[in-house]
Amino acid sequence: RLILLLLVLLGGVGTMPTGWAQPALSLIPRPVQATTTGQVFVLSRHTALQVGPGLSAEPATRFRQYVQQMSRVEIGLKSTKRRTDVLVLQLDSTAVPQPEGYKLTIDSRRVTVTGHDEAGVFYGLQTLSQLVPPGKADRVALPGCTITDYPRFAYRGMHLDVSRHLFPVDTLKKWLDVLAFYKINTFHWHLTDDQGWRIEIKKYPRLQTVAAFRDETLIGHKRDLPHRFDGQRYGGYYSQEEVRDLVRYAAQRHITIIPEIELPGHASAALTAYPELGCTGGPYHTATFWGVFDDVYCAGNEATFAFLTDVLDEVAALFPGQYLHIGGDECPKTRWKVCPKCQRRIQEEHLRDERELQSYFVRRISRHLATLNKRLLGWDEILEGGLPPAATVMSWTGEQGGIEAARLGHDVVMTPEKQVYLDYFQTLYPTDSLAAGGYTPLRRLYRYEPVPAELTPAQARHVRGVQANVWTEYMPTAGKLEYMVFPRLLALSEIAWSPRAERDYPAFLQRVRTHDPVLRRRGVAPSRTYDWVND
Ligand code: TNX
Repeated sequence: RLILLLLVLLGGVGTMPTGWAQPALSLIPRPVQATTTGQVFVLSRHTALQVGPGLSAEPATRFRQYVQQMSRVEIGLKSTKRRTDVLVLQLDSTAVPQPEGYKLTIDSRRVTVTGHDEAGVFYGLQTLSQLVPPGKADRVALPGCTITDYPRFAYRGMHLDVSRHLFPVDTLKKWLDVLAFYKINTFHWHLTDDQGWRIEIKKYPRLQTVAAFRDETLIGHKRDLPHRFDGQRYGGYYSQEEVRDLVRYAAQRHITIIPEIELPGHASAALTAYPELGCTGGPYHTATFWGVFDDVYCAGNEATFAFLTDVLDEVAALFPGQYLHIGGDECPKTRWKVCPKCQRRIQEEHLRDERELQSYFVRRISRHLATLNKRLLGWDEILEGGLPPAATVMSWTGEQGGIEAARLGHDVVMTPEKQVYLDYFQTLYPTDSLAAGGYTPLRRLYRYEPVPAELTPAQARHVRGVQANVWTEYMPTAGKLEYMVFPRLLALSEIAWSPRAERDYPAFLQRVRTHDPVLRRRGVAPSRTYDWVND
């Protein structure tokens, strides 16, 4: 008996050595409501994790791994006599009425995460994870608190272009882990573009053997970039098996992956593999430099639609989410203007001009998506010449496209380049690493308000959320990608999740600093450009 008692005391269950200050809450995104109580819960091997009915044990197991990775503490999975301190996960949709919402309470003996749904429990665990400081300890002190939290927007997105540069599946998995940590729930995967086709399509093998690789005959072109002068074969693609694996991995983290298949423009890679899909018949070249290219899918050619519907069939089968993104941006009409087939199509369909031909193109694709039970998502240029019904618009050239679409009663996702492009410079230093031409420092992202003031409340409800985009022209490595994306992603997280009224940049920046070592422990190297003086 005495020995048992001693063991319990030595185990330090529920008590903290005096002098341990209560750690502060340094959460990103900032929760809707949080109060600290002054109590402390000690997370140790004596803590027992209890998973309530209706919940899978997997998130709990992953939380346990996370704690181990951050500290050294191995929390227990079962209650025992010695494990009287518990961490309880439970579902209760009435206690937290908002989807994806949760309540987190921490007192000296008990941590409770109550989720509206599984996503809510998951997000409660992400918040709890953020309370675990990086270090090496046998015990971790969690601050006593009561948190009520739920998202402002249902769509909280992050985009990544894997055409201009390609990243290994493991890098993408690490990336998804971090997105989830910041409560981002959508990953927009830009899979095709002029510089490479990155998804396996079984029916069209030349997409793998030809379109997936840059055309070496172009290397040395005057607009090519220095790092591409190495004359090496650059390219690759994700197999359908890898895609399925990634989709599953994302789903476990409550992230939906939206694939993007670009049309009618940004199609050089596909045309190189299948030149009969272009207006001139080629030859075409998978690009080795950046920009907008005149050769696009021929809108007068039935083969184009047969190809694209086949491709979309395979893609739709791989991604369970409701949306397919069909691009639609930056499609020059140069070829269509002089292509006899396109001109004939314009006449036959009683269209006015090439802009309406683009609209016809997108409408045909949208009808096909409807047969697959998918919703169409496209860049704001799909407004040109008339939007197909039920299309959702991603407003990137500014906010105007989003405003217009919302007024027409369409859903929109706001991604205006001047505010949320993560390929743009984050500093004005001439010595900063090369980036695309714009300037979106951390504070500009943080101050971006996704709901345009011009909208009425009813129109504003069409703003489903906000997304940041990462185009990888100037990001040949995962390291460069991380430098550009972090910590700006943390600002996106907060504008997508937290209540608008709570924005406070200096306070946010303080929290960002505390997240720097956390990210580094996770193998992500954020930039610290926010500390560069006079920028
Ligand atoms: C415009 S944003 C593009 C991309 C480029 C990006 C560079 C969008 C829909 N299209 O093709 O990579 O600018 O910032």
